[in-house]
Amino acid sequence: MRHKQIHLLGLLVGALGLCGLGVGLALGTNVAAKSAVKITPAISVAAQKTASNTITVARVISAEDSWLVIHRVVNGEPEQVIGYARVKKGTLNKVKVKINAPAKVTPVLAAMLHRDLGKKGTYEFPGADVPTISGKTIVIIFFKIQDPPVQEKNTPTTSTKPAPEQNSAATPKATTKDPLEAGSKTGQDAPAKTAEPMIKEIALTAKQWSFEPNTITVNKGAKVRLKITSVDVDHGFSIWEYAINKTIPGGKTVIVEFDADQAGTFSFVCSIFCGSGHGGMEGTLIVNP
Ligand SMILES: [Cu+2]
Repeated sequence: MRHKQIHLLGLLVGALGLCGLGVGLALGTNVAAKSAVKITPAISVAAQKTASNTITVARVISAEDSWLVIHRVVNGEPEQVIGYARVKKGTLNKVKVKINAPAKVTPVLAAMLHRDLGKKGTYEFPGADVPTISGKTIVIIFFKIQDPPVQEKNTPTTSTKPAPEQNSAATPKATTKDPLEAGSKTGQDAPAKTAEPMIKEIALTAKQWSFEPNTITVNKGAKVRLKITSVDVDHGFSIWEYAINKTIPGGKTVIVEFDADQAGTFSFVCSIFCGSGHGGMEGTLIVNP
């Protein structure tokens, strides 16, 4: 596998060399990548602790020199950038990203690939260095932080407002409501019920720009099986409190299973940019105590 990647990279470098002028253009590398061999950008990252203020991303595959960007996640949406690292094109393992704003770490973070389009080697986002699009979707992965900072929970309204300019153009929804507030309301102890867990199967349709039904209700303790069908383009399905983030490819059905072990009201959102109405593509999961 590793040898194959290196071989592909060699081909790509060769193609770039032949392109000559094209390399100098902002889009040159992208064009060359398409005409030579197709590298599908991807990120994989495991749940981890961030006590050392470093995120370790298990693997990054990029078709060009890029930025690996860590966003905090609020209401299932990637928001402010809290760290980034430059990644060379190709496959890199165990990429470390220093977190510049440790107090801003949220229980779920997102790792996203951004292009290096402006001044080479200078991180410019908000600005020229926009998120990398592969196919029709942003290259992004959500992951859990096992030791999020406590102060975030106790002081949800700090004087530092979430910087609106940090919001990617591709993620137009910029909710400033802190999900931890909602979380604490819904986190109260539920009266114990000793009903047998049962599988609750619910079919959902994802389309531009809604989920149908957009409210799903289950009982705490249920094993939930969602059958989500996208009837048009690629969508995502994310419930950050349950650390769920699945891609629903256009025209496909994907099964999402989870144990409804936390009572409360949770938002589910589309986590893949799917057009102008993406930011409003959401619904509600109610888990009755
Ligand atoms: Cu979407």
